[in-house]
Amino acid sequence: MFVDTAQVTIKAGDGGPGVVSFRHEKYVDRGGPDGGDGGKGGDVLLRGKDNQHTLARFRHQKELKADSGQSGGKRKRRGKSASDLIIDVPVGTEVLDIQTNQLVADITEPNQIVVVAQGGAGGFGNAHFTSSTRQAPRIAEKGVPGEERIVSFELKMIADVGLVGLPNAGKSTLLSVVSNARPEIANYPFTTLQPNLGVVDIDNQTSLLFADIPGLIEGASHGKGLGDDFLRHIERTSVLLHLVDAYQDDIIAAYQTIQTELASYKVDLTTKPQIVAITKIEGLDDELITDRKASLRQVLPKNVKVVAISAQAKQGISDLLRELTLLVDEVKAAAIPEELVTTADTTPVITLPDAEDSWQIIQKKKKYIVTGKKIERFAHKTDEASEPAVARLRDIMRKMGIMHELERKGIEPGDRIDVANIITLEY
Ligand SMILES: Nc1nc2c(ncn2[C@@H]2O[C@H](COP(=O)(O)OP(=O)(O)OP(=O)(O)O)[C@@H](O)[C@H]2O)c(=O)[nH]1
Ligand SMILES: [Mg+2]
Repeated sequence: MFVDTAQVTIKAGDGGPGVVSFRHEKYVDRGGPDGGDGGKGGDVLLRGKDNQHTLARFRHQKELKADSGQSGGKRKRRGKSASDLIIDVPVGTEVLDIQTNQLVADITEPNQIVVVAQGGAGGFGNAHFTSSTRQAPRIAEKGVPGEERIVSFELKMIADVGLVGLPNAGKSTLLSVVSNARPEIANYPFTTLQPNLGVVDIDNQTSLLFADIPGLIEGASHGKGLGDDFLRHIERTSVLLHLVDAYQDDIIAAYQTIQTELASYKVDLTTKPQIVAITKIEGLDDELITDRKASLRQVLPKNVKVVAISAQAKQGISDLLRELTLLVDEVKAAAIPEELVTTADTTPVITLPDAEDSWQIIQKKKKYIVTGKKIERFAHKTDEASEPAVARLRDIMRKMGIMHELERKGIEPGDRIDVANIITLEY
């Protein structure tokens, strides 16, 4: 079965904790602090692969988790950082954060690598905390947790050629004749329920990827038949191959029905370069075929080619493949990188990143909730059970001006300061 969506949990590795340790040397009474830092947690990365065409494996592999960094050691030994987790996904995979609905990654090239969750930094060991006033610090940081998110993968097959047409037009039969694919074929509508992909070898160097999708009927854009949702698989193909059964009573109406549905899809697919193939012609005489072609030409834009084929008798196939190769090459050569395309209604939206140091306070009676990127990072690093660590967090809050603002808001001894649900302190 062709699987084209999957939901997975992505978890980068946590940073390893720093440690509290003091030198023990034979002739030194009180050795200085020598606790090492924790190692960094592993990132989770996705890498594009062009020989993969399915997300099927993510039905079993629902969690992608990188290892955590190791804790620091004595003698300033730094904990080992965890290695990154690299996951291969098919080219054409889009990654959406389920909670924010934001695009996290769009894998469009082979070997393109995108970090989808960042490993946490390791905590500092106590060797970091010596100062003139603090000679024997008993303080070490915890590691920062690795990023975690639930994402959906959506594979948009980036085929070169998308096959469209009414049910029974002969789409799957053509695919089975020109490619390595073995789709189901039958003499009834809606044989194809899932998209099929096939690689069509043109010559030693060239191949075209074909996508065969279920047939469309009138009203598909309103959900009739199998609907038009699967058109997303051909949204990005270079060209469309529109198949029309030669035995249709009204060949023009058959053609136009499909065009109407392609136009009603969420992006107008009729703007995509197209070739029209009249199918099943092996039993027809030349005159009739010419006649069929001529009637279609009346409604086709000048630059749209019409060919006549029989997949069964393998007639007209090499002509068709030649025309398709030429057109695909042309489209690919003309393709402008997406970032250069701007239209009047795509006003760029610029989102300013959260200022690193900024913070907010929300007061709920005797409780003050403090949030902010930097302060939250420090909160994560603070071991609640360690008095010096908590004292340091208070110190940082003072330096960042948070304490001052709490006092201005009227905080009283005994009130609670909750840093983003990570740690709670008493004022
Ligand atoms: N005579 C003849 N019949 C053909 C030819 N190509 C396909 N057919 C027949 O047409 C019928 C439909 O073929 P399919 O390839 O399943 O059609 P489809 O367009 O994929 O149909 P859906 O998947 O239902 O949308 C089958 O019975 C095929 O054997 C051909 O070149 N000549
Ligand atoms: Mg089919």
